[in-house]
Amino acid sequence: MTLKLGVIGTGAIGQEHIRRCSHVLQGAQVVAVSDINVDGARAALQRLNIEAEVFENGHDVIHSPNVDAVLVTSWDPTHEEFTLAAIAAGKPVFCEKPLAMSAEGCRRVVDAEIQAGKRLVQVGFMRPYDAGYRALKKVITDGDIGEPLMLHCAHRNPTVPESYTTPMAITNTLIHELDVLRWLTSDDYKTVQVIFPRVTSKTHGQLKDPQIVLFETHKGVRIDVEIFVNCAYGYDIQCEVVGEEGIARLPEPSSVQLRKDARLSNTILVDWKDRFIEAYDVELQAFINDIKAGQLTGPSAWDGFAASVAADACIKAQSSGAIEPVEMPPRPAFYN
Ligand code: NAI
Ligand code: ISE
Repeated sequence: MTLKLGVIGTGAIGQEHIRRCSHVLQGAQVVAVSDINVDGARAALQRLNIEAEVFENGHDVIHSPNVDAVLVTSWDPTHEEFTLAAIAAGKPVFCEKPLAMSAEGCRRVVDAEIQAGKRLVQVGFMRPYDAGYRALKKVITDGDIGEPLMLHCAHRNPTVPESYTTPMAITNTLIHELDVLRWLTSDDYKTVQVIFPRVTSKTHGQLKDPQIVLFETHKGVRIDVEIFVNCAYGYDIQCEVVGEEGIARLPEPSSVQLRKDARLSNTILVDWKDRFIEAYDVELQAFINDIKAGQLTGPSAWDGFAASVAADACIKAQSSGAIEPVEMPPRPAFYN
Protein backbone atom coordinates (compact mmCIF):
# COMPACT_ATOMS: atom_id res chain seq x y z
CA MET A 1 0.00 0.00 0.00
CA THR A 2 1.29 3.48 -0.86
CA LEU A 3 1.08 5.92 2.03
CA LYS A 4 -0.52 9.20 0.91
CA LEU A 5 1.19 12.21 2.47
CA GLY A 6 0.05 15.80 2.94
CA VAL A 7 2.75 18.44 3.43
CA ILE A 8 2.11 21.77 5.21
CA GLY A 9 4.78 24.33 4.33
CA THR A 10 6.61 24.19 1.00
CA GLY A 11 9.66 26.29 1.85
CA ALA A 12 13.23 25.02 2.03
CA ILE A 13 12.81 21.82 4.03
CA GLY A 14 9.25 21.25 2.82
CA GLN A 15 10.56 21.03 -0.74
CA GLU A 16 13.44 18.79 0.36
CA HIS A 17 11.04 16.39 2.09
CA ILE A 18 8.58 16.44 -0.85
CA ARG A 19 11.47 15.61 -3.18
CA ARG A 20 12.77 12.74 -1.04
CA CYS A 21 9.31 11.27 -0.33
CA SER A 22 8.47 11.38 -4.05
CA HIS A 23 11.76 10.51 -5.71
CA VAL A 24 14.06 8.84 -3.17
CA LEU A 25 12.11 6.93 -0.53
CA GLN A 26 9.90 3.85 -0.89
CA GLY A 27 6.21 3.40 -0.16
CA ALA A 28 4.85 6.95 -0.06
CA GLN A 29 3.47 9.59 -2.35
CA VAL A 30 2.84 13.30 -1.72
CA VAL A 31 -0.81 13.89 -2.69
CA ALA A 32 -1.54 17.28 -1.08
CA VAL A 33 0.36 20.38 0.02
CA SER A 34 -0.39 23.80 1.44
CA ASP A 35 1.48 27.01 2.08
CA ILE A 36 0.38 30.53 2.97
CA ASN A 37 2.27 31.36 -0.23
CA VAL A 38 0.01 29.33 -2.52
CA ASP A 39 1.76 30.44 -5.70
CA GLY A 40 5.08 29.44 -4.18
CA ALA A 41 3.65 25.99 -3.39
CA ARG A 42 2.44 25.55 -6.98
CA ALA A 43 5.81 26.68 -8.35
CA ALA A 44 7.64 24.26 -6.03
CA LEU A 45 5.54 21.31 -7.20
CA GLN A 46 6.17 22.25 -10.81
CA ARG A 47 9.92 22.51 -10.21
CA LEU A 48 9.91 19.11 -8.52
CA ASN A 49 7.71 17.65 -11.27
CA ILE A 50 5.06 16.45 -8.80
CA GLU A 51 1.30 16.48 -9.16
CA ALA A 52 -0.50 17.10 -5.87
CA GLU A 53 -3.57 18.99 -4.71
CA VAL A 54 -2.76 22.50 -3.42
CA PHE A 55 -4.76 23.81 -0.45
CA GLU A 56 -4.75 27.35 0.94
CA ASN A 57 -5.06 26.14 4.53
CA GLY A 58 -3.04 23.48 6.34
CA HIS A 59 -6.14 22.21 8.14
CA ASP A 60 -7.65 21.27 4.77
CA VAL A 61 -4.60 19.09 4.10
CA ILE A 62 -5.05 17.37 7.46
CA HIS A 63 -8.76 16.75 6.86
CA SER A 64 -8.49 15.70 3.21
CA PRO A 65 -9.86 12.12 2.97
CA ASN A 66 -7.07 11.48 0.47
CA VAL A 67 -4.32 12.13 3.07
CA ASP A 68 -3.16 9.27 5.34
CA ALA A 69 -0.36 11.10 7.20
CA VAL A 70 0.92 14.67 7.52
CA LEU A 71 4.32 16.37 7.39
CA VAL A 72 4.48 19.75 9.15
CA THR A 73 7.29 21.80 7.58
CA SER A 74 5.92 25.31 8.08
CA TRP A 75 7.43 27.98 10.37
CA ASP A 76 8.22 27.08 13.98
CA PRO A 77 5.25 28.88 15.65
CA THR A 78 2.72 26.91 13.51
CA HIS A 79 3.89 23.43 14.54
CA GLU A 80 1.82 22.96 17.68
CA GLU A 81 -1.47 23.93 16.03
CA PHE A 82 -1.05 21.60 13.04
CA THR A 83 0.27 18.70 15.13
CA LEU A 84 -2.67 18.95 17.54
CA ALA A 85 -5.07 19.05 14.57
CA ALA A 86 -3.48 15.93 13.05
CA ILE A 87 -3.76 14.09 16.38
CA ALA A 88 -7.41 15.15 16.65
CA ALA A 89 -7.97 13.77 13.14
CA GLY A 90 -6.28 10.49 14.18
CA LYS A 91 -3.54 10.89 11.51
CA PRO A 92 0.18 10.22 12.07
CA VAL A 93 2.19 13.43 11.87
CA PHE A 94 5.87 14.10 11.26
CA CYS A 95 6.50 17.54 12.76
CA GLU A 96 9.72 19.42 12.08
CA LYS A 97 11.58 20.75 15.11
CA PRO A 98 10.71 22.43 17.42
CA LEU A 99 7.52 20.56 18.31
CA ALA A 100 6.19 23.79 19.86
CA MET A 101 7.59 27.15 20.97
CA SER A 102 7.69 26.22 24.67
CA ALA A 103 7.55 23.20 26.96
CA GLU A 104 3.95 24.20 27.77
CA GLY A 105 3.02 23.91 24.08
CA CYS A 106 4.83 20.57 23.74
CA ARG A 107 3.03 19.30 26.83
CA ARG A 108 -0.30 19.99 25.14
CA VAL A 109 0.82 17.76 22.26
CA VAL A 110 2.02 15.04 24.67
CA ASP A 111 -1.30 15.16 26.56
CA ALA A 112 -3.33 15.01 23.33
CA GLU A 113 -1.31 12.03 22.09
CA ILE A 114 -1.71 10.16 25.39
CA GLN A 115 -5.43 10.93 25.23
CA ALA A 116 -5.53 9.48 21.69
CA GLY A 117 -4.06 6.29 23.21
CA LYS A 118 -1.54 5.69 20.40
CA ARG A 119 1.73 7.24 19.25
CA LEU A 120 0.91 9.52 16.33
CA VAL A 121 3.80 12.03 16.45
CA GLN A 122 7.41 11.85 15.20
CA VAL A 123 9.53 14.97 15.70
CA GLY A 124 12.02 15.93 12.98
CA PHE A 125 15.13 15.37 15.10
CA MET A 126 17.23 13.72 12.38
CA ARG A 127 20.62 13.58 14.08
CA PRO A 128 19.98 10.26 15.88
CA TYR A 129 19.60 8.83 12.35
CA ASP A 130 22.96 10.27 11.19
CA ALA A 131 25.60 7.57 10.66
CA GLY A 132 28.29 9.68 12.38
CA TYR A 133 26.25 10.30 15.53
CA ARG A 134 25.24 6.61 15.60
CA ALA A 135 28.90 5.56 15.41
CA LEU A 136 29.77 8.04 18.17
CA LYS A 137 27.00 6.65 20.39
CA LYS A 138 28.22 3.10 19.79
CA VAL A 139 31.73 4.07 20.94
CA ILE A 140 30.21 5.46 24.15
CA THR A 141 27.82 2.58 24.86
CA ASP A 142 30.51 -0.03 24.06
CA GLY A 143 32.61 1.61 26.79
CA ASP A 144 35.50 2.33 24.38
CA ILE A 145 36.38 5.67 26.04
CA GLY A 146 35.13 4.85 29.53
CA GLU A 147 32.51 7.04 31.19
CA PRO A 148 31.95 10.41 29.43
CA LEU A 149 33.14 13.36 31.53
CA MET A 150 32.90 16.37 29.18
CA LEU A 151 31.43 17.24 25.78
CA HIS A 152 32.64 20.08 23.55
CA CYS A 153 30.18 20.90 20.77
CA ALA A 154 29.60 23.56 18.13
CA HIS A 155 26.65 24.39 15.89
CA ARG A 156 27.71 26.88 13.22
CA ASN A 157 25.71 28.25 10.32
CA PRO A 158 27.29 30.52 7.70
CA THR A 159 24.57 33.17 8.03
CA VAL A 160 20.96 33.72 9.14
CA PRO A 161 18.29 36.21 8.01
CA GLU A 162 17.35 39.45 9.85
CA SER A 163 14.21 37.72 11.21
CA TYR A 164 16.38 35.38 13.34
CA THR A 165 16.55 36.56 16.97
CA THR A 166 18.58 35.74 20.10
CA PRO A 167 16.04 33.22 21.54
CA MET A 168 15.86 31.48 18.13
CA ALA A 169 19.48 30.44 18.62
CA ILE A 170 17.94 28.14 21.22
CA THR A 171 14.49 27.20 19.86
CA ASN A 172 15.49 26.93 16.19
CA THR A 173 19.17 25.91 16.29
CA LEU A 174 20.40 24.57 19.67
CA ILE A 175 17.20 22.47 19.86
CA HIS A 176 19.04 19.83 17.76
CA GLU A 177 21.81 19.54 20.40
CA LEU A 178 19.23 19.60 23.20
CA ASP A 179 17.76 16.45 21.69
CA VAL A 180 20.79 14.62 20.36
CA LEU A 181 23.04 15.09 23.41
CA ARG A 182 20.42 13.54 25.73
CA TRP A 183 20.20 10.61 23.32
CA LEU A 184 23.99 10.37 22.95
CA THR A 185 24.79 10.35 26.67
CA SER A 186 21.59 8.69 28.02
CA ASP A 187 21.57 11.52 30.55
CA ASP A 188 19.52 14.64 31.21
CA TYR A 189 20.33 18.28 31.86
CA LYS A 190 20.39 19.54 35.45
CA THR A 191 21.44 23.18 34.99
CA VAL A 192 22.28 25.61 32.20
CA GLN A 193 24.10 28.90 31.82
CA VAL A 194 24.44 31.08 28.70
CA ILE A 195 27.51 33.23 28.08
CA PHE A 196 27.79 35.90 25.40
CA PRO A 197 31.30 36.39 24.01
CA ARG A 198 32.29 39.42 21.94
CA VAL A 199 29.57 39.93 19.29
CA THR A 200 30.43 39.35 15.63
CA SER A 201 30.16 42.39 13.36
CA LYS A 202 28.28 40.14 10.91
CA THR A 203 25.14 39.94 13.08
CA HIS A 204 22.24 42.40 13.38
CA GLY A 205 20.48 44.23 16.23
CA GLN A 206 18.05 41.45 17.17
CA LEU A 207 20.67 38.71 17.49
CA LYS A 208 23.55 38.29 19.94
CA ASP A 209 25.93 35.99 18.09
CA PRO A 210 27.85 33.84 19.06
CA GLN A 211 26.63 32.30 22.30
CA ILE A 212 28.12 29.63 24.58
CA VAL A 213 25.72 27.34 26.42
CA LEU A 214 27.08 25.43 29.43
CA PHE A 215 25.23 22.44 30.88
CA GLU A 216 25.69 20.19 33.85
CA THR A 217 23.90 16.84 33.57
CA HIS A 218 22.47 14.67 36.33
CA LYS A 219 25.52 12.37 36.06
CA GLY A 220 27.79 15.42 36.49
CA VAL A 221 28.93 15.59 32.83
CA ARG A 222 29.84 19.13 31.70
CA ILE A 223 28.79 20.14 28.20
CA ASP A 224 29.69 23.30 26.32
CA VAL A 225 27.95 24.16 23.05
CA GLU A 226 29.00 27.09 20.90
CA ILE A 227 26.16 28.45 18.77
CA PHE A 228 27.55 30.69 16.03
CA VAL A 229 25.04 31.30 13.25
CA ASN A 230 26.94 33.96 11.29
CA CYS A 231 30.25 32.11 11.28
CA ALA A 232 30.68 32.99 7.58
CA TYR A 233 32.83 30.01 6.57
CA GLY A 234 30.37 27.08 6.37
CA TYR A 235 27.83 24.80 8.05
CA ASP A 236 29.82 23.05 10.72
CA ILE A 237 28.60 20.64 13.39
CA GLN A 238 31.16 19.49 15.96
CA CYS A 239 30.87 17.10 18.88
CA GLU A 240 33.75 15.78 20.96
CA VAL A 241 33.22 13.46 23.91
CA VAL A 242 35.99 13.33 26.51
CA GLY A 243 35.86 10.09 28.48
CA GLU A 244 37.87 8.54 31.30
CA GLU A 245 39.96 6.48 28.87
CA GLY A 246 39.93 8.43 25.62
CA ILE A 247 38.27 10.96 23.37
CA ALA A 248 35.73 10.35 20.59
CA ARG A 249 34.81 12.90 17.91
CA LEU A 250 31.85 13.07 15.54
CA PRO A 251 33.29 12.15 12.11
CA GLU A 252 33.61 14.92 9.53
CA PRO A 253 31.44 14.49 6.42
CA SER A 254 33.58 12.72 3.83
CA SER A 255 35.22 14.87 1.17
CA VAL A 256 38.11 14.46 -1.21
CA GLN A 257 41.38 15.77 0.16
CA LEU A 258 43.16 18.09 -2.25
CA ARG A 259 46.84 18.80 -2.58
CA LYS A 260 47.05 21.85 -4.80
CA ASP A 261 48.90 25.15 -5.03
CA ALA A 262 51.02 24.26 -2.02
CA ARG A 263 47.93 23.67 0.14
CA LEU A 264 46.30 20.57 1.65
CA SER A 265 42.49 21.04 1.83
CA ASN A 266 39.06 19.48 2.38
CA THR A 267 35.69 20.96 1.45
CA ILE A 268 33.45 22.24 4.25
CA LEU A 269 29.71 22.00 3.49
CA VAL A 270 27.67 25.20 3.67
CA ASP A 271 24.11 23.89 4.02
CA TRP A 272 22.21 21.68 6.48
CA LYS A 273 20.44 20.13 3.45
CA ASP A 274 23.70 18.50 2.34
CA ARG A 275 25.26 17.88 5.77
CA PHE A 276 22.37 15.69 6.94
CA ILE A 277 20.96 14.55 3.58
CA GLU A 278 21.18 10.85 4.43
CA ALA A 279 19.85 11.30 7.97
CA TYR A 280 16.74 13.06 6.59
CA ASP A 281 16.22 10.17 4.17
CA VAL A 282 16.53 7.59 6.94
CA GLU A 283 14.26 9.44 9.42
CA LEU A 284 11.45 9.82 6.89
CA GLN A 285 11.76 6.28 5.56
CA ALA A 286 11.46 5.13 9.19
CA PHE A 287 8.32 7.29 9.62
CA ILE A 288 6.75 5.73 6.50
CA ASN A 289 7.73 2.17 7.43
CA ASP A 290 6.62 2.57 11.06
CA ILE A 291 3.18 3.82 10.03
CA LYS A 292 2.78 0.76 7.83
CA ALA A 293 3.95 -1.49 10.67
CA GLY A 294 1.42 0.21 12.99
CA GLN A 295 3.87 1.66 15.57
CA LEU A 296 5.94 4.85 15.45
CA THR A 297 9.40 4.40 16.98
CA GLY A 298 11.29 7.63 16.07
CA PRO A 299 11.83 10.75 18.20
CA SER A 300 8.59 11.16 20.12
CA ALA A 301 6.45 14.03 21.35
CA TRP A 302 8.09 13.34 24.73
CA ASP A 303 11.51 13.91 23.16
CA GLY A 304 10.15 17.17 21.68
CA PHE A 305 8.88 18.12 25.15
CA ALA A 306 12.16 17.20 26.89
CA ALA A 307 14.17 19.34 24.45
CA SER A 308 11.78 22.24 25.00
CA VAL A 309 12.01 21.99 28.80
CA ALA A 310 15.77 22.52 28.40
CA ALA A 311 15.18 25.23 25.76
CA ASP A 312 12.94 27.18 28.15
CA ALA A 313 15.70 27.08 30.79
CA CYS A 314 18.28 28.23 28.19
CA ILE A 315 16.11 31.21 27.23
CA LYS A 316 15.71 32.14 30.88
CA ALA A 317 19.49 31.83 31.29
CA GLN A 318 20.05 34.11 28.27
CA SER A 319 18.38 36.98 30.07
CA SER A 320 19.24 36.22 33.70
CA GLY A 321 22.93 35.48 33.15
CA ALA A 322 22.55 33.01 36.03
CA ILE A 323 22.86 29.24 36.25
CA GLU A 324 19.26 28.08 35.77
CA PRO A 325 17.80 24.70 36.79
CA VAL A 326 16.33 22.39 34.14
CA GLU A 327 13.32 20.77 35.75
CA MET A 328 12.23 17.71 33.81
CA PRO A 329 9.02 15.99 34.92
CA PRO A 330 9.02 12.17 35.00
CA ARG A 331 8.48 10.41 31.66
CA PRO A 332 4.92 9.04 31.36
CA ALA A 333 4.74 5.23 31.06
CA PHE A 334 3.08 5.77 27.64
CA TYR A 335 6.55 6.66 26.23
CA ASN A 336 8.51 3.78 27.78
P1 NAI B 1 11.11 28.38 5.07
O1 NAI B 1 10.83 29.77 5.50
O2 NAI B 1 12.00 28.15 3.90
O3 NAI B 1 9.74 27.64 4.78
C1 NAI B 1 8.64 27.66 5.65
C2 NAI B 1 7.38 27.70 4.81
O4 NAI B 1 6.25 27.62 5.66
C3 NAI B 1 7.24 29.00 4.01
O5 NAI B 1 7.04 28.68 2.63
C4 NAI B 1 6.00 29.67 4.60
O6 NAI B 1 5.24 30.40 3.66
C5 NAI B 1 5.24 28.44 5.12
N1 NAI B 1 4.26 28.73 6.14
C6 NAI B 1 4.36 29.55 7.20
N2 NAI B 1 3.22 29.54 7.91
C7 NAI B 1 2.38 28.65 7.30
C8 NAI B 1 1.07 28.20 7.57
N3 NAI B 1 0.37 28.64 8.62
N4 NAI B 1 0.53 27.29 6.74
C9 NAI B 1 1.22 26.81 5.67
N5 NAI B 1 2.47 27.24 5.37
C10 NAI B 1 3.05 28.13 6.18
O7 NAI B 1 11.67 27.62 6.35
P2 NAI B 1 12.40 26.21 6.39
O8 NAI B 1 13.85 26.42 6.51
O9 NAI B 1 11.87 25.33 5.34
O10 NAI B 1 11.91 25.70 7.84
C11 NAI B 1 10.63 25.15 8.01
C12 NAI B 1 10.59 24.40 9.32
O11 NAI B 1 11.48 23.31 9.26
C13 NAI B 1 11.01 25.23 10.52
O12 NAI B 1 10.19 24.90 11.59
C14 NAI B 1 12.44 24.82 10.80
O13 NAI B 1 12.76 24.91 12.17
C15 NAI B 1 12.44 23.38 10.32
N6 NAI B 1 13.74 23.00 9.76
C16 NAI B 1 14.31 21.84 10.20
C17 NAI B 1 15.54 21.46 9.74
C18 NAI B 1 16.18 20.25 10.27
O14 NAI B 1 17.40 20.15 10.19
N7 NAI B 1 15.44 19.31 10.81
C19 NAI B 1 16.27 22.25 8.74
C20 NAI B 1 15.54 23.42 8.31
C21 NAI B 1 14.33 23.76 8.80
C1 ISE C 1 17.52 25.18 10.76
O1 ISE C 1 16.16 25.42 10.96
C2 ISE C 1 17.86 23.78 11.07
O2 ISE C 1 17.12 23.04 11.65
C3 ISE C 1 19.26 23.45 10.84
O3 ISE C 1 19.49 22.07 11.04
C4 ISE C 1 20.04 24.27 11.83
O4 ISE C 1 21.41 24.02 11.67
C5 ISE C 1 19.79 25.75 11.62
O5 ISE C 1 20.48 26.47 12.61
C6 ISE C 1 18.30 26.05 11.72
O6 ISE C 1 18.10 27.42 11.42
